[in-house]
Formats: sequence, C-alpha cells, structure tokens
Amino acid sequence: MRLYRTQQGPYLLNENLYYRVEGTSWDALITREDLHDYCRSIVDRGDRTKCFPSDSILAPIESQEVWAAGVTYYRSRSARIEESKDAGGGDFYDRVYSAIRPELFFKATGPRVVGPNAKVKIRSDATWSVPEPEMTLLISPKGTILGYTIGNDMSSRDIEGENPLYLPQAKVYDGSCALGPCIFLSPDSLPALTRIEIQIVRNGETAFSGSTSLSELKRDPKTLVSFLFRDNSFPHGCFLMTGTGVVPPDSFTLASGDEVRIVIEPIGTLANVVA
Ligand code: DO4
Ligand code: MG
Repeated sequence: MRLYRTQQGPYLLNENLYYRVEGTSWDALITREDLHDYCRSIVDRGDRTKCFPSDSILAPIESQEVWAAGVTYYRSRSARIEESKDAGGGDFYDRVYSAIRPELFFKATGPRVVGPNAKVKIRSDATWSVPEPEMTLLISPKGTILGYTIGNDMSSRDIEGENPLYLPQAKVYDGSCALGPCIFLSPDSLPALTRIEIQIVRNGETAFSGSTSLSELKRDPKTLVSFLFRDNSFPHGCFLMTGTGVVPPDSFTLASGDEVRIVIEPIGTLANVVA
C-alpha cells in the first residue's frame, strides 16, 4: 500500500486502485501506531475513488522533523575521506563507519522539505554540490518504523570537506531536502535486495547514474532509530534518512536545471529539478 499526501487530502493506492482517507489531518494520520492496519481497513472497505491529479502530490510531511544518518555505506565513508583530506580529514569517517554509535544529524523541518517535482537547491556559496539518494524511514512517536519513503539529502561537498564542523551548513539550507512521492506502508522491513537508483539528467542526457542496494547499508534501520530516540522525543513522529551509498565521481557537481530522479521500488520515483 502506498499513502500519498495531496492537495485534496490523503489517498491510498493499492493494486492500482485509489481510496480516499477521510476526516483526518496528515499529522494525526501518520502518527497512528496502527497506521498500516488502519489503512488496510480503508482498502478492505472497498470505497474506491478516482486517481488524484499527479501534480497535486505534496511532500509526505507536516510537523515532523527530518533527521539523517551518515557514513552508513562504504562508498560514503570513502568519498568523505577523500573530500576532507586537505583539511586533515584523517580517520574520523572511517572511525564513525566502524563505531557502535552512528552519525545522526538534524536535516530539516516540514516546511523546509520539498515534494515531488518541486525544486531542490544548491547553496549559492558552494562550488561542489551533489544529491544523496536515501531510503527514508517514517517513525511513530513511540519509535516504530511505520513506512518508507525516498529522500534526497542535497549536500555541499566543498563546505563539508573544508571542515567537518561545517556539516550543518553543508546539509541544512532552503531546498536541501526532498521527500516523496509517498509512504510505502509495510509492517515488514524492505528486502536487502531493494535497489536505490539515481539518474541525473542534464540537457536531455544522463550526466550521472548509479545504484546501490540495501544489502550495502551497514546499519540495521531499527538500531539507527534506537539511537535517534535515545533521550530525544518526537511527539509528531519523524523521518530518518538512512544515508547514501551512491556518490558521483569527484569531478561531478550539480548545476541549475539538472533533473534528479531517484527510484526505489516499491516506493516509486522522486524527481526534482535543481533551481
Ligand atoms: O558525514 C557526513 C554526512 C554523511 C551523509 O550524509 C551520508 O553518508 O549520507
Ligand atoms: Mg546523506
């Protein structure tokens, strides 16, 4: 089942059929501990409706915070060691890759997040910018993983590489976070073979493409959640991006007009153009 937030309200999509979710705010809906079963009961009732207009899809977030995990794939560890070497980056990325405590950082508030087909941004003071395609968890206020969406953790590699203490500036700015197109509701974990694919289209041609799979994710999502919820409460639930396993070559930087397309089946495609 896929749950969409649209300008017309929440909709469910199940086996090519659409169902409206009536009489609830998005916040009240996605913080339900029984979200999967509740949505299943709407589908089982069988009151089908017409499809919503595809340009009415919104980012699947309202009052939640977005957090992100870092250096959870070997590729991310290696890219970070390389980008920070002039700044004495040394071994701290390697250490965090192997440490018991993961890297977790604050990424965005709901109003800062853009949805499908909206514009993502690169910082005006950055010279080296990349998208980061990340499987993203929807987590209930009690810390239960309720569903999955696609995240783009837009990042300024030159700023982060100059000094790791600049990480919040490299990661948190207007248009730096995209989520969507929906929440894939599942009581089960996504299979390890789930692929995360990215394509960057420039002037109608592929400027970069790459992929990884969840089998490369070093951390168990439940362990990431347990660290995030240590001494931290989320009354509206939250989203957690689980890190990137695809980093373009060092010669690549995003440009205005590039289209970033991230595909994770069974969630769908998150497409955004760079402003
Ligand atoms: O350590 C810096 C950020 C890492 C990150 O965003 C990632 O690995 O996805
Ligand atoms: Mg990231």
